[in-house]
Amino acid sequence: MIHLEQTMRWYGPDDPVTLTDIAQAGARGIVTALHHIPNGQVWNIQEIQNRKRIIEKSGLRWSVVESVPVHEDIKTRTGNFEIYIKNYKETLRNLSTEGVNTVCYNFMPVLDWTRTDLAYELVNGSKALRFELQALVAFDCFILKRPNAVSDYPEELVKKGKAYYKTLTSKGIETLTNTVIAGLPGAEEGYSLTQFQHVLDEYKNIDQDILAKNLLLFLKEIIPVAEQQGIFMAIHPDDPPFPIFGLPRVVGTSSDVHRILIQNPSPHNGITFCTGSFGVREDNDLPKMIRDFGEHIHFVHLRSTKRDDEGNFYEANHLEGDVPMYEVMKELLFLQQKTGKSLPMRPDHGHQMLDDLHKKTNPGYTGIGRLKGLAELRGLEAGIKGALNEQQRNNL
Ligand code: DNO
Repeated sequence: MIHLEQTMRWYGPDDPVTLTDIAQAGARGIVTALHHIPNGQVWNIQEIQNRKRIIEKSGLRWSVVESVPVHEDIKTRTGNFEIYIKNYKETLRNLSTEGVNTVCYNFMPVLDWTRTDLAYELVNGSKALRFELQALVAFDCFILKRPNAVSDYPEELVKKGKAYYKTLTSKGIETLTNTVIAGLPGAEEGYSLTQFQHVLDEYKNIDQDILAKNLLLFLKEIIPVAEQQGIFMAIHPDDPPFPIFGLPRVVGTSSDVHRILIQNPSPHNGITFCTGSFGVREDNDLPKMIRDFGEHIHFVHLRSTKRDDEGNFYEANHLEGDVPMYEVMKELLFLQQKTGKSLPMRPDHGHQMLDDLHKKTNPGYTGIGRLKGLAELRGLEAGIKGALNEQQRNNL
């Protein structure tokens, strides 16, 4: 039976978690990006080669790019979007020349992933990332004071947001603001309050349908290049998978993915199957999604979230929370058997625990927390494989 390719994300030479740490955690593949190159610019061959060389010196392989960021102008189809699309194609060609052929990206307007608390303390003293709706409402309505924000939420929630806001000290306001808009790792863009409102305004006339169309038009240009170059494009779902700040969201549900794949059915048009993001929605049936999207899954993020009834969630242990990880793993193994292709998988996020608690690491991207996640997932995979092999033998 084919193994998942175990990978970990590495933020480059400045990442406090080193390539050696990652190798010792047992991963063989690296997921990284050239974060120092501004959004929209071409990644030239030299830069790609340099990064590749560093990775390979540690006995690892550059398995996936996460992400080649999509410039805001492409999402809004304004300004210099044509140039940025041309540059994007050029970057894909250069990556392919260097043999890096799985590319993760997202189409979330303005913000990449969003949380309201980066140090949510669990009972055992480790820390997790959390999204709390009332904190987001507090930020939106009472710190940012986005025009008409209040009308986007039920009255009761606005009341809760206000109460929450009132408990915040000025330091608390600053922390919440930075958590939401200063840019989480990999987000590439960070904003001040004024800049943030300004970029939100750029979406005034862009609704779900327009954003979905802009994604379609982007793919229409990019996928033929990916096909020629042997690149597998893997769109990452919206995180969280529902609209925030009045912005449209088009990659949060199973039907969103269906739409994207039907519009452009090329096998090179695929997804990053992120169980943590999709799993926040109860209506996303994760094992079924793996069966349905099959060969369009090019990259896997395994992580679990625990939601409550009020739209909040935190990141649970990898094998706990709401994600049925056993079923997910089983479907992934079946999928690989069917396609004959090993899928790159990374343990997504990890708790801040043990020595991580005394270190400054990228939120969610601790060394030990992710090592724990990877070890658990690897064990789950081995256990399922063993059981399936035994079943096959018994059936002979
Ligand atoms: C967060 C990540 C995202 C992801 C991008 C993909 O931890 O999953 O930042 O890398 O959305 O483009």
